[in-house]
Order: sequence, then C-alpha cells, then structure tokens
Amino acid sequence: MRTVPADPYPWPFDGDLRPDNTALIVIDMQTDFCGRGGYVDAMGYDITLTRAPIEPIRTVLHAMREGGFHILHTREGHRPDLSDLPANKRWRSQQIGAGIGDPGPCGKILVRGEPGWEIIPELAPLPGETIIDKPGKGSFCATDLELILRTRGIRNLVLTGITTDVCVHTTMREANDRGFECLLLEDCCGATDAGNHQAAIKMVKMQGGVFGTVTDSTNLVAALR
Ligand code: C5J
Repeated sequence: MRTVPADPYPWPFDGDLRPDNTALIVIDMQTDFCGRGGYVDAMGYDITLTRAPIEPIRTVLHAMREGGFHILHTREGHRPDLSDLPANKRWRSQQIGAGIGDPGPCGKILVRGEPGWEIIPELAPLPGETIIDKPGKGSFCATDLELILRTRGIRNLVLTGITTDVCVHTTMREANDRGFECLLLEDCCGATDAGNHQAAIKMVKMQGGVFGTVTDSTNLVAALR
C-alpha cells in the first residue's frame, strides 16, 4: 500500500502504486507550444506561462526514470500533406493568425518533422521511451496509446505538460473514462491563460475527484523516495 498526498484524495485510490503499473505522460512539450516563434507565440499568447512547467517536469522525469516507471511523451501535429487536419481546425488557426501548416519562424506550424513540432531539448525523450503522435487534443484519439498502456499493464497515469485546459485535460478525461487512475501535477502543467489553468485544476477536484486527483511535483517526488 503506497499513496501520494493529493487533493481531493490520496493517489492512487487503492494504494496500488508500482513502477510496472504506473506511467508518467509528458504532453506536448513542443517548441510550437512553449518556444519563441512557435504556434502559441504566433497566436500572441505569453509563453512564460507554457514554459513554467519545464523545470518541475524535469525533476519528475528524473525521479520517475530513476524509479523505473514507464515514461511516455506526446506530440500534437499533422502529416505534411495535412490529410489529417480537419478543415475547421485549420480555419480557426488561420483566423487567429497562426495557420496550421503555414510557414513560420519554426517551420510549418504543427506539422510533423518541422522544428517547431519537436519536443524541446530540455525534456527530450530518452531512447526507449514511447512517443505518441496525435493529430488532436486528446492523446487517445486516433493513436495507439490505449493499446500500449493495456499491453504493458499500466493502470496509473501521472499527467504533465501543456496546455492544462486543452490537451492535458482532454487526455485526462479520455483516460478517466477508460478506467485509468489519473494524477495531475499542478506545477507540471501550464495554459495560455492563468485563469484557465486554475479553472482546469478546480474542475478535476469536483465531485470527489471527477477526473482523478491533483498534487504537485514536490509531493510526488517525496512519496516516490
Ligand atoms: C492546444 C495543446 N492548446 N497541446 N494544444 O492547442 O494543448
């Protein structure tokens, strides 16, 4: 029996926390979402908010790698021919001045293989760590993430990355509906708007933990020691 202090309940709910049934997911820590000249920057948002979780994630990555936990990374992006880019997603991005697929300072925005689509060097995956390429906001939609988790017997998920209110939240909701036991690390996430970040955290905690439970990197690392 082992748990991490969290709000509204210690995680995981049944105390079954082991390296072989638990994974860290680092969501979309790509230049397009937190780098100068990337998609979020081109939309005019403050990238200091989406860069804030870099150091806390590094700390957690280190601790969970040391502990022998499963590590997965995701990247949002589209095929170079844009055949997996819905017309409405493209249109909306054009309206805000950062058209997906259009050239920018970091290459074509949110296109696989372009510099802006790469995971930032500070959080680069190590050889052997799983990378999930996803065309949407949720990490389960149109990917093999669920198959990989079930094949490895992973049931507990630690969620980190950007953005709290969009890709992290969508992934957490998808995971929760599939029966995965989710822990969100508050300081290891960031949004393009501070209020949205706070609201997204609050939403998780409603109804006794409607999507899971919330803690921070300090609590998690201390509990894993
Ligand atoms: C967004 C993401 N916000 N990774 N993507 O478009 O949250």
